[in-house]
Amino acid sequence: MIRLFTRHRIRVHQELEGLWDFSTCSKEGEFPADYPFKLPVPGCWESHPALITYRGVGAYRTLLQVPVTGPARLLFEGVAHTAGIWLDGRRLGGHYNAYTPFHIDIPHLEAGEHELIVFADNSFSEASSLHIPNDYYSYGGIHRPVALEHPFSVYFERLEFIPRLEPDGQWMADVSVYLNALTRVEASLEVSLWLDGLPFAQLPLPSPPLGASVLRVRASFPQAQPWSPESPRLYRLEARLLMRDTQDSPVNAAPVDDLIERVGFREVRVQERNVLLNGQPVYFKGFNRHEDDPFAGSALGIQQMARDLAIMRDLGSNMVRTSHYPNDSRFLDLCDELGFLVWEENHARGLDLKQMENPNFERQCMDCNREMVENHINHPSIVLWGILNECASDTPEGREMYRKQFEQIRALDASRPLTFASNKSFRDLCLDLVDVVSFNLYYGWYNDHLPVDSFAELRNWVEINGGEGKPFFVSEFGASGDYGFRDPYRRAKWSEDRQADILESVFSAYTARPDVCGLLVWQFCDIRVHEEGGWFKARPKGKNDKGIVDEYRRPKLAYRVVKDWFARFGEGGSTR
Ligand code: ADA
Repeated sequence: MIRLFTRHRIRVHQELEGLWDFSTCSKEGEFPADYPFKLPVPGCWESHPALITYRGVGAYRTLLQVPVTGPARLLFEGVAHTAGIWLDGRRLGGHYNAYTPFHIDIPHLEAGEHELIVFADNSFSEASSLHIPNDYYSYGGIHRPVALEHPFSVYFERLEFIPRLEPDGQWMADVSVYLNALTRVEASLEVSLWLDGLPFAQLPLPSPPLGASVLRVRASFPQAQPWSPESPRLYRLEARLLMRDTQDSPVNAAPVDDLIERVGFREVRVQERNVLLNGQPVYFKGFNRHEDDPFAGSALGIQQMARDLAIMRDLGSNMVRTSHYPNDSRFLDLCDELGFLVWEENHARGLDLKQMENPNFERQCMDCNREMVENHINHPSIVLWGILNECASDTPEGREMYRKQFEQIRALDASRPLTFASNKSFRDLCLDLVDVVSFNLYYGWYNDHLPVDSFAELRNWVEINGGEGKPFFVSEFGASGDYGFRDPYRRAKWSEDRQADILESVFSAYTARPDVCGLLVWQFCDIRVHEEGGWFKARPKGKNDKGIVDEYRRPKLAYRVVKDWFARFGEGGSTR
């Protein structure tokens, strides 16, 4: 299931979920003589016992049964981490980054059987600036859903819906319709737009130009109900492409393409030290979450995603940060439906200046940013865009890269505040670039400083170094706790007891401050990390075990601590 709602009623759409043939190979384009494995798609090859540590290239093969001759499109929600797409022995294209969707247009495909081979590569090299051995695992494979579509020769590429709350309390929306024309169509075309079954715009499209084009409309929706965590009201936005055989015969207008999105009416705005949702300040309580599961790797199914959200809800949270990459669109669909607020961020973790100077870094980040925003802009749950977690924001060269990327994202979507999570306390040079200041702080774990004093000092420094009067998030805080390791004296680091105590003390320090509007625990669940890059020395059992639940989602002692603090600062009462 590529999304959690129907996207087309007119366009023919086939999901390519199932068992595909699989073989390891030494490079893209080297076609295996045989395929010894059958692996599920979506899935990570590490889920197979023989491939649990395989790093390299793998070839996935399936046979497509194409029902109609004409244009086709292959949609990939995520291939980890570099993809090469081949159809009937010919290369169609490629893509870098496990965590962003991409598609490949095939202008003409004959009906019948075709062989599709997807080379996936999860190896580390200079060519990959963002996937490096890191404090989370870069799995391999087609880890998110794939679909094959058969659109009309003019079709909807995507829809963009930006809701606006007018000063008189009315909802408006700016809707952009992105089209692509593969061939010239002489007939008269028209785009009609519908919200929950009611038409709101008709846009004539007299012979669309070849290639990409865009139509824009601003519409008002006086009856719209807002989307909020308490009442996550969603609407079905539907675009239909109608073709008339003669100029004036509306009766004979035939629908030839369509695209359905799910949208919500909500406004996010920063006002002084607050982030306002539909005009009301929000206190953000939540978790950093990696897409990781001991059996599924990064290819979580919707049951596992929904389970994680249910646990987070039980803990009393209202936000999830997609550390440290764009998440599966289905997870965001669930957040939309369940009323979770999301900080979605681009893909980067802890890169120093030398790593940011990799010649591929800028392009790979810019592609990731564009694909993240274009694909996820309609999710009402996303209230913050983030970039470059813990990168070189303390150097002038690093600052320039942060500046450029914020500029790029603002140009793509001016409707959401921007942030990044810094660990460069007292040295950060980028706080003036953001709408929301965010710091990752590990008081009590990586150092024994008392949070109360050190935090006050940092907070004061932020005010005179670019962050004056801005909302402030503690975007990460936490401590390791090895599930089942108990210390009756509550002293041993790595014990569940010490983890719980550290969280207790930092929660009490942060929640006492009126100038903190977001607290995101590091992290939701224990995750697999790389042995390479020195991680095995700092990560017992090959895991980052700062989870509030372990990798099997079993609660640790800290569960109760987090739940109590989140409940105390829940609806109807906050620290402020
Ligand atoms: C950082 C980083 C996380 C994780 C964490 C930790 O703040 O952003 O990805 O590595 O530290 O566990 O130390």
